[in-house]
This record gives sequence, structure tokens and C-alpha cells, in this order.
Amino acid sequence: MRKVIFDSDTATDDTIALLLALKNYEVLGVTIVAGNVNFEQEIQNALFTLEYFGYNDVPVYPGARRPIMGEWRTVEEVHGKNGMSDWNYQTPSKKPESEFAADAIIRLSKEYNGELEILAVSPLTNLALAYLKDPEIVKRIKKVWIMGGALSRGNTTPLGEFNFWVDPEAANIVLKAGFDITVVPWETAENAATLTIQDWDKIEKINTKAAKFFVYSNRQLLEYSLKTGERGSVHPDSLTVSISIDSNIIKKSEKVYAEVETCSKSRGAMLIDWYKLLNKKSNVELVLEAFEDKFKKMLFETLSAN
Ligand SMILES: [Ca+2]
Repeated sequence: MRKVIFDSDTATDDTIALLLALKNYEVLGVTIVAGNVNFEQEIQNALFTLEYFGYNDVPVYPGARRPIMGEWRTVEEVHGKNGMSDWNYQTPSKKPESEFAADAIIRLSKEYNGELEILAVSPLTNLALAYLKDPEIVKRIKKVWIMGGALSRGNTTPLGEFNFWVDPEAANIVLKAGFDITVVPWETAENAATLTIQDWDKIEKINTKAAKFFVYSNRQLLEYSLKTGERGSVHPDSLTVSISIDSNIIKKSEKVYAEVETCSKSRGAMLIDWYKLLNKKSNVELVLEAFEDKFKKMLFETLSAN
């Protein structure tokens, strides 16, 4: 079984992405990073998700409680006050580990040298800190799957997608570090990973433990997404994990050189050198289009099986 670390600012879609990972990988740990909502709440959401699905042995490592440079804002309007659409779930009995996330990443990259993959569906602070402490991790980590960046339609600022916008310095450090990286940007998820009202009706009818979890934890995301003009709830983290599981979900991708802007109004924007004007080696595989039907099939099967 493939070995992964799930790097998470655990709220709504993160939890479904985590479920996909738990069903398909050996998850060596969940590392928590500042992002969607209050940091302590993100830890609780991860602990609860693991406990709910019976993965009590998967450790949760708290990581960076703030971005490297920037001031960010949490987005309770997207995910609900507790990040779980205000689902008043039972307090988990599971506790987080004392080891710092970046140290856990470094340690596990040594224990699983050449095997470990990172599912980075959140701001990249933890991975950047791990790299800064031990740049050799680039050689030991097999693959980094990143949800982040917008091609042009920023969802947090006109150019900035949330994960890259929260910590653009970290995103830049990670993109330039030399990892084998696949990036799933915002628009790819908007186009292929939007769950419409019809999809929600289907999920409600599935009525498994997992389907109920989905509905309770993602309601606020649906409400918010519809208000912003989406066709339904958008699930970029889940799409990213599903692509890591089955690369046939990728419809179109391109190897490009990309970095992240850190200045003023373009802070958090992904700068993509489409025409190789900078003469730099490509550093990411950018997923431009994904198969909506294949993604949804995997998601519905996962929600049906539990
Ligand atoms: Ca996330």
C-alpha cells in the first residue's frame, strides 16, 4: 500500500479528502496547518474524522499555527464556525501527538525513504518548514500532490486561491524545492469537482455512515458555494486526492515552470511560465482539466461503501 502524509487545515472538504486517503493508502499521519479555521478546531476536526471512521491509530501532528510571513484570515463563512458546517459532533477522545508536524514529516521521510507521498491540500507551511530544516527531504519524498493556486480566477483575492494566498512564501519555497509535484488548481476543481444539488440528493439517499458524515460536515460549503455563483459545493481537496489515487482522472495536464507571487495585490497568485520565457526547467505538472464523471464515481463509491 502506498504511504502518505495528509497535510490538512481540516474543515469540510478536507475531511472527505481524508476519507478518500484513508480508504486507499496507509496514512502515516495527519499534519495540521493554519488555514481554514481556528487552529485548535482544525486539530479537533481531524481527530473527530479519524475517530468517526475508525482510524484511531492514525496520529495527528499539530504544525504551523501561522503562515511564515503573512497575516491571513480564516474563512468560517465558507466552512462554518467550527469548520464542519457547525455540525455539533461529539468531542473526540483521541488526542494529538506532541511531535511537531514538520519534524514528523522529516522523520517519516527517513523511515519510508523513497516511498512517502505528501497529500498537501492546504497551505504549504508545514512542508516548507520541513524542507528548510532538512533540504534532503526532497530526495526522500517520492511525490507531492498539491491543491493550490488559481489559473486566473482567484477565490480569495482577484488573483489568489486560498491555500497559496495564506502562505505564498511557503508555496514558493515548496514549488522551487525540487520535489516531484502535481498541482491541482482551483478552476480544475470548479469544473470537475462541483457537487450539484442533484449530486447532494443522491448522496443523501446513500444514507451510509460516510454519506451522513458528508452531508453534516459539508452543508455550509454548499450554501456558501451557491451564494458565490457556483453550481454546487466545490471539492478541490477531494479532487486532488482522487487524482493521486487514479491518474486517469486527469484529462489534460501540462508540465510548466510555476512560482508564487508574494507582492501586494497579486500576493498568492500562481505565476505560470506557459511559453517558457524564463528558460527554466518545469517544476510542476499542472492539472488543467479532470474527468468529472470519474471523480464523482470514485467519491460516490467511497461514500456508499461505509
Ligand atoms: Ca484544505
